[in-house]
Amino acid sequence: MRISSNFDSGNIQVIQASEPDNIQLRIKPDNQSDFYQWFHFKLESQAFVSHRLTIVDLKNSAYPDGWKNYQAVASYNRQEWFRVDCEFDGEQLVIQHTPEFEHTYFAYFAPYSYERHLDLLAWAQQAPLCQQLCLGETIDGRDMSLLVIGEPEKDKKVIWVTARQHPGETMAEWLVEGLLERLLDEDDGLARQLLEKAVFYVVPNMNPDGAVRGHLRTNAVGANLNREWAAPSMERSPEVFLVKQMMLETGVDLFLDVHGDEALPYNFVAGAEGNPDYSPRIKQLEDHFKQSLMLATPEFQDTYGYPKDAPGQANATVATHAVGQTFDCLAFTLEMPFKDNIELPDTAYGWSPARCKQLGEDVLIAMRAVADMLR
Ligand code: GEM
Ligand code: ZN
Repeated sequence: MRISSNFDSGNIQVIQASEPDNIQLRIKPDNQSDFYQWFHFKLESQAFVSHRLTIVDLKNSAYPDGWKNYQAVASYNRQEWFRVDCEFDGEQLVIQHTPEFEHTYFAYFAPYSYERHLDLLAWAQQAPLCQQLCLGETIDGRDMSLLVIGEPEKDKKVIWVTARQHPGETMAEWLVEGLLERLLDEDDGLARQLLEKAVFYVVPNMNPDGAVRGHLRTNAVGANLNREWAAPSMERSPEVFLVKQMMLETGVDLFLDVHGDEALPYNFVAGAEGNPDYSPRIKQLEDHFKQSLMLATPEFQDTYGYPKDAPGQANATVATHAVGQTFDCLAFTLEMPFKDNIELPDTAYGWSPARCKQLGEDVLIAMRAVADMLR
């Protein structure tokens, strides 16, 4: 029997793996950081034998509540990621599984590989209306890639979408894949009308280094990018520095920063109500966007989410707050669950890449609903 993780986004530490019914594992923290929660590893063992895999020390993980009623995902073919039986006792997560094949992958959520990321960029740039730009390099020397969709024109609105500031939140890049597939579909009337009204700037992966390294939350040097927007630097957070620099060139009328949430079993958004210059205009835009998205899909709701920030109390280092304040624009953090949408549960797959992609398509409906109101 053998446990391995030396691959794209792999993360596990083996404590012991000699008996199928007593495999002991630990998650490695993000580099130069205390955050840990993302895991991704392969079990090589006998098929049709019951295995008990225990991930220990989760009391001090980034989001301990994320393990309550959580089910890990597993895959034999690295395409289909199904949920497996798990129990959490407050300290340890026990995965109980009888593999059907000798090699089984386990992960915190369906991985989105760096190769798939490069394939997405390469596929998108072939669309007539899409241009791929490299804004600069990350700390590990990877491209900070931006997709520009539509022809920038004076009267067009400017819509920015960023995803995976937190690299373990792979659902964010799955959503962007679905959003791009619809936006670049030349036979889709909504996409065509939206691109007459707006130009899109899309960053499918804000944190490629953290993604490959198997991090939950930080970049290569331990920076939580969603706390770097007040004063980014090329030394610590080039990913944010380069994107913010480009935003200052293009302006922003609508900003969507896509994330995943470890504990809340819902899709929801967090706005900029705590910003110093938050206004009735922005609130009206927020409400219209949310109402439109709730009409577009029952997967989205506005009852459960993060506590509202008190007036003037927004954390200015957070992307949504910094961009909303700087550009006086509609700005949302969009959250999807690592677990499932408890209002529409899928016992086999939970929240999944397919549902992420569908939500990415549905988000365009809400964007169209507010496009003419953005300024
Ligand atoms: C969250 S967003 C920050 C909190 N925002 C509000 N409005 N309470 C983060 O960065 O901690 C997003 C995430 O991590 O998924
Ligand atoms: Zn996040």
